[in-house]
Amino acid sequence: MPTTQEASLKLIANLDSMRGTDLLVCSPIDGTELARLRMDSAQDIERKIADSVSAFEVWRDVPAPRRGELVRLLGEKLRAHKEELARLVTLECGKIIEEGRGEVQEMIDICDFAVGLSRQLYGLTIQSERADHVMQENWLPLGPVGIISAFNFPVAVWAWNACLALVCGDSCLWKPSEKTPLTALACQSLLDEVCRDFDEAPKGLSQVILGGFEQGNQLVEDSRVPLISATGSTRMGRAVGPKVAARFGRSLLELGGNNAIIVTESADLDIAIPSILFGSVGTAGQRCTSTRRVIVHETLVDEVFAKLASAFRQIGESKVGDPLEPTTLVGPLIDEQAFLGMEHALEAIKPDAVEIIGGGRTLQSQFPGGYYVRPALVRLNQQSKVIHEETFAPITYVIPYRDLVEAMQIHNEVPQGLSSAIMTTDIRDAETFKRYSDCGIANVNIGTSGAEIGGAFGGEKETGGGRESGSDSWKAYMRRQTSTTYFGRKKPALAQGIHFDV
Ligand code: UN1
Repeated sequence: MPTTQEASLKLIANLDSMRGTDLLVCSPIDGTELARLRMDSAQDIERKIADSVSAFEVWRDVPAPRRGELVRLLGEKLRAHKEELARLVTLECGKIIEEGRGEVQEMIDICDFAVGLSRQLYGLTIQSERADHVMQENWLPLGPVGIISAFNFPVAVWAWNACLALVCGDSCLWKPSEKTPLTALACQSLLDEVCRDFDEAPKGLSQVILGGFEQGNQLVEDSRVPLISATGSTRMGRAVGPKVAARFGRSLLELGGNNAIIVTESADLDIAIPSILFGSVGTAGQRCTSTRRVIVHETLVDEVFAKLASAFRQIGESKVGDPLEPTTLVGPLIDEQAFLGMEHALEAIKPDAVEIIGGGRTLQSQFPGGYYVRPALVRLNQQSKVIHEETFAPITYVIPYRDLVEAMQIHNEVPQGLSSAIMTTDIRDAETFKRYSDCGIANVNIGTSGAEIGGAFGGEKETGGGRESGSDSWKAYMRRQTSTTYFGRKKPALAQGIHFDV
């Protein structure tokens, strides 16, 4: 581990200048200290926001394809340092190295997407009702964008936001989770290197703010930051949303999920089971897209539960462990609090549970400072209120249903609306599901997690309504302007045929 740690921390060019006492960063792998950092003071943040405003004023006038070139170079940097950054992701947030690499790949993918986008920030021409008038819709840079990210995707979610914001002509201020500041500093160093050789990039184009709630709150409340893009719990979103709205700012919220997979009578279980497994136990159940609920047709529920139970047992016995080991499938939870949350959820469901497989802490003697758990599979006869809440841990509830109407009702009953999936070979069931799923993501024969960057990512209801990453999500990072031009020589006509003759 020391070699990995050293090589990965080398990515942070000026780490020594950021050392301090108030932010202790530990690896969830074994609890060892990775660094002690200094949190930003209110004055530091004030200065960073002012610098961000100045940077925006320069960057907005750089042609968008040139802005894209900067992002292209960032993508090249990420390709060159993929392995070290992936290892740092694993060290700091505990996801298995294969997923750490996947996360950096997701950054590279969004860089490529944003480069293409930098030549396609298309507006509209609109037909005017008046002669010799031209109507347009123009998209203009917005301003400094505040990015608040969570520990579980410590780098990819920043890249979704920053790459789009940068090609859109915005500057960025990033407040990463206080649990994963090192990966943020590493990304910042890589971007700094690219900016250093890029004449048009102003100082302060992208900056990191280190700290917790207080530091994030200062960003949220500052009206010089027109967009706050925040990823995290619904509780966090409930605090952020109204504060940004109160100052007429724009927020892009990507909050909790409570994602389900429906397994119909016609499902191909060779496709369904692996998808459920990855969605449930992948990233130790710490994705906002993780599969929490499996809603199975009553004729298949015994078979599906038995197959999942056997896989969960096997994973719990031999596949939980050091996330840097290539054979490990489930790394540690982020911290003790996450472990206690899992214990609490399993305790709360006990009275309703028909059967519980797995659960509980493991590998305590090998890693006394790490919180490793056996993934838990819980069989229920019906959905209970207890599972309306998201628990950020590998717990999967299996619930039977009789017909698709009932399945959809169970599916949509929870307050969150991020990701959903149906496993079926019946096109009618698939299309019905897509029409009635109340989530932002609705997949067929694909699990709930692991979305590609090309689609808009986000969800409805308590998930917050935001859309990030692909499709036309870039529009959140720009302001829309409607412009009407009259190029005639006669007295100008008024819209709606109004006469106003003096
Ligand atoms: C998150 O958990 O916040 O779709 C993001 C997925 C990943 C992103 C997850 N591409 O699972």
